[in-house]
Amino acid sequence: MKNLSILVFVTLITVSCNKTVPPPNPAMPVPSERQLAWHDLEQYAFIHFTTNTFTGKEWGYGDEDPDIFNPSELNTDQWAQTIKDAGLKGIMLTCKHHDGFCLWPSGYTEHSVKNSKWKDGKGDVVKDVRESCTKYGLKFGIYLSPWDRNRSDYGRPSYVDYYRNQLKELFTKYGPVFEMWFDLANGGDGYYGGAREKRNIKIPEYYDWPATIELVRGMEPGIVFFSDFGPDIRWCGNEKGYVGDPNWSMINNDSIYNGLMGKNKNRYLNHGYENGQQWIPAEVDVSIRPGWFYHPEEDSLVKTPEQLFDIYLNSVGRGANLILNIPPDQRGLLHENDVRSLQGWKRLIDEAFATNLALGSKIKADTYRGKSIRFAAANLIDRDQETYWATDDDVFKGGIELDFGRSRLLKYVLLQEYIRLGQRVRAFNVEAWKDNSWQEVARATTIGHKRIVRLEHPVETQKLRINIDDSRACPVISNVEIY
Ligand code: FUL
Repeated sequence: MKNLSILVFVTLITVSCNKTVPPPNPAMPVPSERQLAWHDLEQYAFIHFTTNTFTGKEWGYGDEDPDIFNPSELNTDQWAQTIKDAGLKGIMLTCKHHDGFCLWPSGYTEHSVKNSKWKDGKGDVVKDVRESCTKYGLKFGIYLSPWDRNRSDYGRPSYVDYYRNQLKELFTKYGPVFEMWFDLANGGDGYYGGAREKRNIKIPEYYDWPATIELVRGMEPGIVFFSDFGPDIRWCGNEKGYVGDPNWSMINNDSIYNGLMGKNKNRYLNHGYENGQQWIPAEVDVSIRPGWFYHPEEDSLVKTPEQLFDIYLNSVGRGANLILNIPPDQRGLLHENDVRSLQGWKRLIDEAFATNLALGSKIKADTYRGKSIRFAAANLIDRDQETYWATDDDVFKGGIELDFGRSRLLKYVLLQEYIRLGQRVRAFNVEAWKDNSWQEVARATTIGHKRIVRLEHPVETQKLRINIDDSRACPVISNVEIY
């Protein structure tokens, strides 16, 4: 009898240990593999460079003489080195801006570097940037403006063929390419081969984007496309350097595409939409200077390291990616002031996020999925992005507690959702153990790929709680860092 009860007991233990608790179902929509790879990049550089750099314009009219493009000391290694040192992961180059001037010797137009004074027409900026990216381990991205104020046939079907031929040229000669920018800006007027008139086209019918996207994906399957409304990455609705709070990585892109959003469009893009049917995360595009192109009179207006740090918190720190524009000057170099600001910014980031106090802490959660260690709080500090803390399906709230062993000064709380299973959290707060009670020190909304909360006042405490207050589905969090 005794033996039998031991056997039953052992069997019960074995069965309960082996009981596999299933992972949460995805909360749709979820990102594609190429979007996940994009999320991990977090930040990269934008380079605006063309005849505008020499004329002082922001939007060239299209009648510029190619000869004026003549950088005296162009050095794309200096760009790449500076960008790499700043912690940026790639370069998006304006291969052609709205003025139509091509930074590579395209076989389809005379309006390019091949007819400029620079290197007697033998130069190729796209090739140089591509090679510097490879040398410094940076990703390379292509901006090819659809609006072309130089082309005589802009507005007619043959221009769309021209645009696609140039894409073929770029993608076969200068790949691999991680992201492509479709900039939908269009002011109507232009040189247009001498016509000097206003040409309004019907966006999106004129460009027939689905066919163009298919063409490019055929050449570069892993690429993500940016435009105001996707298909892969959306605009954040402003050029000031912040995404909204909350920031959902989802939208309904048909409502924007069809113009249904009207004047609410920018706000919609800034926040995303909790009930959006497509995963289309935001990219925050902002320039280190007032303009997108270099203008000497803006040398004293370069954003400070502190301003860049705020931009970082309001973009990457809110689950978006940051594309920071650093325009080369007329020498073809990133200006000393810009380089200094970038170095200062990198120092601020390195200092703020130097020691992750969560790593040495004792961590526990007041609830976890099926009481299975597979979903326990320890996964939040195991440096493995593929493991996570999750609750049972019907539990939409939950607290995590960290004990640092002794009192520490805390300034930042960093959280990451396991977005492979969708974006879930709507609201959370942070409490510190002070004077024998829990006291709220911060309150925030969404998390997504990454959320960095700067505590309004740095707090001295031994214990911290993060309470998920509200979620679309059971919370699934992969990482917690405390600084
Ligand atoms: C806008 C353009 O019109 C600006 O010139 C710049 O390139 C910016 C990034 O996108 O739509």
